[in-house]
Amino acid sequence: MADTLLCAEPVVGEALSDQQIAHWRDKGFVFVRDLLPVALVNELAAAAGQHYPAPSTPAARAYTDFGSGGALTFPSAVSGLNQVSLHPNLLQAMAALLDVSVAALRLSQSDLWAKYGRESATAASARTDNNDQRMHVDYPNHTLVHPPPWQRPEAVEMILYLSDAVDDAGGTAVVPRSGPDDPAYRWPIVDSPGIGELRYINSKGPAETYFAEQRPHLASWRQQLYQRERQVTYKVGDMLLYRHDTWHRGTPLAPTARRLVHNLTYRKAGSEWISTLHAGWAWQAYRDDKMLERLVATASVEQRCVLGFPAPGSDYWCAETLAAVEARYGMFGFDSTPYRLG
Ligand SMILES: O=C(O)CCC(=O)C(=O)O
Ligand SMILES: [Fe+2]
Repeated sequence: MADTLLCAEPVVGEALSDQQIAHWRDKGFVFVRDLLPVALVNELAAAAGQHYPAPSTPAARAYTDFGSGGALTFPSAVSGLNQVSLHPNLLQAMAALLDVSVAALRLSQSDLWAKYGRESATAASARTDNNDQRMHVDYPNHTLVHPPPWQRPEAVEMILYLSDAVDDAGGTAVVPRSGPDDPAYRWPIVDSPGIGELRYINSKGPAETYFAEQRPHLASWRQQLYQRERQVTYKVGDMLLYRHDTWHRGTPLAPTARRLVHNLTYRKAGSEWISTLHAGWAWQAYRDDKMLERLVATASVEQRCVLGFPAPGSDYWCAETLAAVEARYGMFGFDSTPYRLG
């Protein structure tokens, strides 16, 4: 395994280099660090560490599936989670990868969760068990359609690691794409448990046994995906940027480890077939702390766009809506000037 491990490459000057952008576009991923301020990452890692049970405790054993179950999603009472989701450096990087403006991005996933190592690989329910994942692509439960041809990506997915790897284990494994004729990326991308009529099985062993029964002629084709996988070894603040059509999987952690990660996805504004994976942002209104209202009022125009708030120049804006939106948010610092100029 050691010779296949990938380490994060530094980002210089808070922006992805042309080479890093090209790596994401050609290979389907780039693994970087230093894009976000260290203090913000550490603040979020500490808050997440408080939220999730310590490893090797009975409470930790309940965590055998993906995600926070809504407990730590955007917008959150954990302000670091919101700040990371809308951080200008991050938005700029996403826009560069998709070759659009920041205002043309939409946030569609922001979920911070914990994965725990365990002594035995055997799972309570092999079907959904997340310990040693089958090789997969993420599009089936993110979009209603299929990603477009490779040169027209519509979304960037990201895993921000908020723990250091223990014994180099537990990093996400990816299959780097090697050009337009790469057999691993044969078109369409449908040869995986969960797609079409194939049942969804998360865990590698049972998933591949099932796949080999259903598609015996493709079983060895799937094995080559595992043979070609490269696994990241991660430190706090490292981030894996990948795509809905990148082959990848989660791998088992060291038995006593707890891995905290923040998964985010940004899509192009026009790609409405990509679902937002959480309750609507507005669903967090009405809280006594007015967290959502303050967030909207103090965000930049670009950050608001990423949440779907009408841009300057939108048909939405007229004298009446300007006055009404000010009446809702003005006391929290909302300034309607940019929308008047549009
Ligand atoms: O946990 C990981 O490293 C990857 C998770 C993943 O790919 C997924 O659940 O879709
Ligand atoms: Fe995935």
